[in-house]
Amino acid sequence: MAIQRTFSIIKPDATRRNLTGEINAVIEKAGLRIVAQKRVHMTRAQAETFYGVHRERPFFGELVSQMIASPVVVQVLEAEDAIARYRGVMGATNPEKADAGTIRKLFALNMGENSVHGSDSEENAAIEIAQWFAGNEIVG
Ligand code: 3AN
Repeated sequence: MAIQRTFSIIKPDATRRNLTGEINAVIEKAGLRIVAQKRVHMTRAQAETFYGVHRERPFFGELVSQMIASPVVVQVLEAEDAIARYRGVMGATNPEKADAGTIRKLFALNMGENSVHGSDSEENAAIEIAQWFAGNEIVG
């Protein structure tokens, strides 16, 4: 597997509880390198664009409201097989079903407020990274 990049968000439920450092420690221990990172407060328009694929889902309005309620930390993570590796580190969407030691098992509150986002494909990783970072902000 080649070196890959994935896009990550430390979500409002986590930044509000001051968990950025603890989550970054789990990320780094899993062998993922944080090659770009910034704290932003998403606008409604940015959150709706970001979660556009979920626009028709019943939880869309709540998801957008949660994403803009407090600042987030957006990141680019780099590793061999980074997309699958980070999905593994995050754990299942529902924290009750997440494996021990995963970020969501450790920190998530519920299905919506589940502490982190990670890209689910190479195509989406490229789109998501481009929404938040200029090329010269990513330093591998
Ligand atoms: P994941 O983040 O695990 O890839 P997705 O892409 O299915 O999960 O969903 C995106 C986000 O939408 C989740 N991280 C979660 O915050 C929210 N979400 C997904 N399913 C539900 C649900 N049934 N109820 C409330 N929020 C949900």
